[in-house]
Amino acid sequence: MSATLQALGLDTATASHLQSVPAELVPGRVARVDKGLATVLTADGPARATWSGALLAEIAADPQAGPCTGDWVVLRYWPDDRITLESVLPRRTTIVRAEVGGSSRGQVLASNVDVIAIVVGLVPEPNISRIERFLALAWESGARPVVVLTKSDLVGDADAVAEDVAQAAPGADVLVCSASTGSGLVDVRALFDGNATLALLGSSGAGKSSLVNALAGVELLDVQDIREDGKGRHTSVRRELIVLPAGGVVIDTPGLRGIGLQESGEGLAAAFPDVTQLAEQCKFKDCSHVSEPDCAVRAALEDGTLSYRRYESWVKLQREAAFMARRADARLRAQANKERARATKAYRRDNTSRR
Ligand SMILES: Nc1nc2c(ncn2[C@@H]2O[C@H](COP(=O)(O)OP(=O)(O)O)[C@@H](O)[C@H]2O)c(=O)[nH]1
Ligand SMILES: [Mg+2]
Ligand SMILES: [Zn+2]
Repeated sequence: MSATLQALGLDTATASHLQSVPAELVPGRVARVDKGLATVLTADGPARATWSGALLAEIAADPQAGPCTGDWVVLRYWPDDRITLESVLPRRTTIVRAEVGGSSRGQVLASNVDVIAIVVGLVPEPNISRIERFLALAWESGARPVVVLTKSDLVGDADAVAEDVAQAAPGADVLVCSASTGSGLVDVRALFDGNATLALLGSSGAGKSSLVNALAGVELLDVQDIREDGKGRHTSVRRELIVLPAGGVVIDTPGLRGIGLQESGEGLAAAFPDVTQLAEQCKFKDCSHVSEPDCAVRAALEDGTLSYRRYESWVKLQREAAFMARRADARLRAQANKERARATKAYRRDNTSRR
């Protein structure tokens, strides 16, 4: 497989899928998608592709089949210079946003991500509940989450904060760095381990673009100017998938900002293994941890092994996941009703015509 595809983050599973692709099709990786048009990076440079008829039919049946940043795809070059995106190869991991207020089906924001870096500035003081929310989403994706605390040059006690954050992030590494001084960047670079793909998650102003620029060693992304009132100015993001000169791929999509939890709750359990384990020890399976006897969660709150802050964060996210699950159920029910109505109509039509 070509060295360029390796640089784009090619993994062995995708490489083997590509072996069975007809020779006239060109493989590539989606850098960004704008309304029916994808920018695809190939061994011969970037290409702009529209959807093939087959792909459009797939999307009609399942909107999540539509190409997203990070996808491995194959392109067809037509004699009249048109380029069509023929198909999307199987995704290893997906970051899905539950659409709040929109359709109940989640939107795939990015795919084939190995590591999700939750980027949090050390100034202002990190909001730990927000980090927990990001962690639940990250675990859900199948990618490995890490928390990257940046702007360490602005605080004196970065390591103490990192310890607090680590308490809220079981199973995830917590790194400390500064894009300004370069301190700690070695550890961030190690995340790419060859040509891994890393997605950045985090609030606006956290320091994501500055971090990418520091890793790249060049100004690839716009960094927010600070206005006189201290608020960041909104800057446009020109790129979404960035190939680092020293190896590794970074995905920084604006869509990753306003994220909601997906319905399964698996990510939540992975982000809160401590609370989940406690809840399993309660006497009653459906314990609400309020007034039941032999409640392991309340016991842990009382003896201080579980903090109230973390417990409340878990309760809140659980409520949210339960809401998403109910909404997904409602969607499935509505779909089943529609199918039943269609079948009934077809049955009546067939039986009337036979008479
Ligand atoms: N002192 C310091 N400032 C930083 C650092 N990283 C980012 N900033 C500043 O924080 C602001 C937001 O950074 P930016 O990279 O645009 O954040 P993004 O919205 O997450 O992409 C900008 O004013 C940066 O100059 C850092 O490591 N140290
Ligand atoms: Mg930015
Ligand atoms: Zn309980």
